[in-house]
Order: sequence, then C-alpha cells, then structure tokens
Amino acid sequence: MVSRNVDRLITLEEHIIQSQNRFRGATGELSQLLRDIGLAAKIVSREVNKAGITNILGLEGSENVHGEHVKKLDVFANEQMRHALSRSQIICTMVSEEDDEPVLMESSSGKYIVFVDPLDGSSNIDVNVSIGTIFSIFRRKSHRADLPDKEDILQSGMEQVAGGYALYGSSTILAYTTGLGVSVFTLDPSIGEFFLSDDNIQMPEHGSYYSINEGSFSTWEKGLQEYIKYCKRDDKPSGKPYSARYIGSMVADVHRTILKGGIFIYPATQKHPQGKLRLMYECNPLAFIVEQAGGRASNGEKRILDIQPEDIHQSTPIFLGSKQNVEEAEQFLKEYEAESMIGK
Ligand code: P6P
Repeated sequence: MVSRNVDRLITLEEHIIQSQNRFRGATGELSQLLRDIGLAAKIVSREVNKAGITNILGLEGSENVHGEHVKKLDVFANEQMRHALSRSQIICTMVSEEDDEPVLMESSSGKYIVFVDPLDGSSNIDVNVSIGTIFSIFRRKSHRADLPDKEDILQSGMEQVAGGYALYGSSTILAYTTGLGVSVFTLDPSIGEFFLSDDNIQMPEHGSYYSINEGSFSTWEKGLQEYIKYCKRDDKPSGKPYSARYIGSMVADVHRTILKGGIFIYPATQKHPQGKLRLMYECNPLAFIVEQAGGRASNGEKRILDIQPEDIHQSTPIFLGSKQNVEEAEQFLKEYEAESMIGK
C-alpha cells in the first residue's frame, strides 16, 4: 500500500532541509546537491515535454524555427546534469552513461561523487513513452586535498548516501532516498515547484504483475523460463495468472512496480550475457529506493547493493520488486540451477 501521509503542501526544498535536520552533523552540502539535481530535472522535464514540438519543427541535429540547434535529448540532459552538479562545488567527480570516463569536476576537492544516467530510455521519446533520469551519490573516501581515486569511484551500492530518479511522464515526478525512506514529489509546471505527493512509500509485499522482455525467452536460463511459465499459470494460490506489463523504459517499469507491486526483471540474455542494465547508475540507485520501500533487488541470487563493482559501466542482471515476488523467482533459479548442475 502506498503511504500518502502528506497532509500539507511541502516543497522539495522544504523536505530536503527537514531531512537534513535528521542527520547529525549535516553540513547542508548533500541538501544543496539534491536541490541542484531537482533543478536539472525541471530543466530536462521542460525540454522533454517540448521535444515533440521540437521534433515537429526540426529533426535532431537540425536548427528549429527558433534558430536553436536541436540537440539529442540525452546529450542535452547530460549537459544539464553536469552544469547543475558543478554549480555547487560539492562534487569532485561525475560518472555518466554518456561519458566513457569519469569527469573530474573543477572542484576536485568536492565531498561527493555522482553517478547519473541522464536520460534513460531516450529512444522512447519519439513514441511519447515516459523516460527518466537516474542518480546515485557516494561520499568520497580519499582526503579532499587529493585527487579522487579508484576506491572513491568503485564503491558497492551499500555505500550510497542518496539515490533517486526523475520520471518524465504524464506528469514529472522526482523520487529520492537518503536511507530514511522514499519520498516522491510531483512537479507543478505552472510554478516550477516539486510538491511532496507520497512520503515513506512502502511497496506491496507481493504483487500480481511481472515485467520482462519475453522476446529473449529462448536464451534465458531454464529456471527463469520456468518462473515466467509459473507467472502465467492459473493454478497458483491466487487462482489466476499474473498480468504482464513491460514499458521498455526502466524508470517507468520500476516506478510502476514500486506503486503496484510485482517484479521487474532484466536477465542475462544471449545479446547481453551480463545483463543490459548498468550497475552504478541504473541498478544501484533503483535497488536502494526499492529496498527502502520494503522490496528486494538482486542479480538472481546476490543483493544488487552488495556487488563490488570493477568497472564504472559494468552491467548486471536484475530481479527487482516486491520481496515475495523476487524471492519466488530466486527460488526457481536456484532449483533449476541445482538440476542443471546434476545434469552436468
Ligand atoms: P529492451 C532503455 O533503452 C533501457 O536502457 C531501459 O530503460 C529498459 O529497461 C531497457 O533498456 C529495455 O531494453 O532490450 O527490452 O529493449
């Protein structure tokens, strides 16, 4: 059940400051960082919602009637995030899906490191499907006088100090956690403010939705094939099959899973033997959010947040959603893995 314990209008800024007051010794730097990310999300939201018009008025790479060079939206979103993150001199390094290498910020002494997928699912913009921005924030381990090093950047998801996403859909929402529960804000574009719409979300223990691209069914491991067949059976305790939902935009599929329950899966496939979704700036922040909402996120056996990264762009299979649904799926994988081991 989504908790809606919101009894008055609270802006994102107010909420961030209230949360900061719950952190002993908080210096306000993380609060400032979250506010800057909120600003970038508003700017990206405006461009995403204008994109349809831009596309009508001029294709990407051309100049539109305003004489503006039409940028690819994901390049635009990356530029906005980098600008927002460099404003406050608070982060030393930004790692983006759009950049091959970590970008050292001017303020190399900054306290935080931010991983970002500036516009996940951007290929969906042409068909007006919701897309999103995902971010993950870590505190550096090295001394601020030194340059950030590998230990600062390759930290496991358990070390995140904050994680969240913006979803550009019928409305623009921003969800984040600093480890004190998940708060969701909805943008009122008429005044450019994010207002708290759900606080301390708790996702259903179990849900009747499963979300996976079944086109790669033939390349899955046996346990996953059997689990998806189980999802479709009507002889479950509930007496009916689960419903299939797959948008093909991770932030949208995960947001629905948090609100409605069920499971989202992007498994290892023949085309993506290690999974397609990226650990550091897609799976870690969304796993942090889902666990804070009472759910579970694993790679089929191990918690996503416990994975020790070796590369900033590495991907991982992900099973994410209501705790009972994810455990159900993990059981099938385990059972058939044992069977396939016996067969070897
Ligand atoms: P497929 C979008 O391109 C994305 O990166 C995620 O947002 C989404 O979950 C996934 O890829 C969809 O991939 O292979 O099902 O098209």
